[in-house]
Amino acid sequence: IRIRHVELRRVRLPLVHRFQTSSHAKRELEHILVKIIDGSGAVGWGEIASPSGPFYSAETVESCWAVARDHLKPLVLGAAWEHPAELAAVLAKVRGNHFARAGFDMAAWALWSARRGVALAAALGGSRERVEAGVSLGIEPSVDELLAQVESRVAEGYRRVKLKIAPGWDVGPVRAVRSAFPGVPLHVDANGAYPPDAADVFRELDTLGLRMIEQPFAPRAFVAHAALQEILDTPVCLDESIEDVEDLVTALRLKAGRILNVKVSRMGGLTAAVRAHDLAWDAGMPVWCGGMHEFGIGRAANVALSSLPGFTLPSDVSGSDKYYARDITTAPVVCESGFVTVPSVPGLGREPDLDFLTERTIAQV
Ligand code: OSB
Ligand code: MG
Repeated sequence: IRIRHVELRRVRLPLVHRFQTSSHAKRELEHILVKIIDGSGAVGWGEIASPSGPFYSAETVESCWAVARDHLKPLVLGAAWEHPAELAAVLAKVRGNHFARAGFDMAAWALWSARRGVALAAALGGSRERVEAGVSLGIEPSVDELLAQVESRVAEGYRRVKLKIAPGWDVGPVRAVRSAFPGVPLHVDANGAYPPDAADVFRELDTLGLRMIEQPFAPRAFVAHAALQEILDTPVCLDESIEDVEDLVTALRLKAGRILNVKVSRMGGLTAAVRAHDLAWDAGMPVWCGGMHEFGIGRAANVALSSLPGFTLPSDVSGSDKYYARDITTAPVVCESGFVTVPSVPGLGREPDLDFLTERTIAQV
């Protein structure tokens, strides 16, 4: 396969509900869509879902745009490959920049599975027909507003609720949600906001029957995560710490957590995400798919990935309507009774709505 044409578009969409984590808030997102076309005319779409600022990872929309345009696009146009993993190896000449690489790797998988006439999910090794959907709720201005959010998401059928926490917004709000919704599977995500000596907060959270505590400490604090996991019954889940398979090897060796959030963007694409899944599976570590508020293209990739056997916990793959009044795909991702259907048609299973995409495109190369 040789790619003859690469198109990059910066696309903006407003969120229906402001989202605040320990590190940043967002109301509007700007993601980069990647379209590749090969010599036979086959097309693949991918999405670079970086936040605008360097607060989740070091990447930004600007850095992704520059790296995609100046480095990844020429690599993709110069490569000949038979399988997406071969292209991923070429893209890996670029160090780091995982969000940017993920958009191209995703497009390659979409094109390759469409060409072979198989669904992306099956191409990745997935077999589930539907995946369990969880929902991720940001830090709200008040506990009452948080409770109202939880109530409506539980009523919509979501099978697990994740609450963002930060110093000053942790035990109190989580305890309030726990007592108002005693039967709802809950988990918390700190996005690395706590210093390594903050064990007291986590000891208290440990008594609240949470499914997991996600990324309490800074990304590279493997030893601190291992020390915390040793004193908690609640599983520690790693997100920001695991940028590649080597990080997962480190985490497993150090016992730095018991659960893995596999995030396509953070790992640099579907190729690496599947490898992380496979390694976790061999180690008996349950995984779930994290999200970055993806538009319909990236969301479709997350759904396909979540159909792999190791994804035994609900993923952050909510319906498009949780994020956007109108998504950029002709059909939005929908969550019904807490499940999202895995498409069985060849390829990604979602097409961009080109008129709406064009309306929302602010730059293109
Ligand atoms: O840690 O998973 C995270 C959003 C922005 C930055 C980091 C994270 C998140 C989410 C969103 O939790 C999950 C989703 O896409 O629904
Ligand atoms: Mg997280």
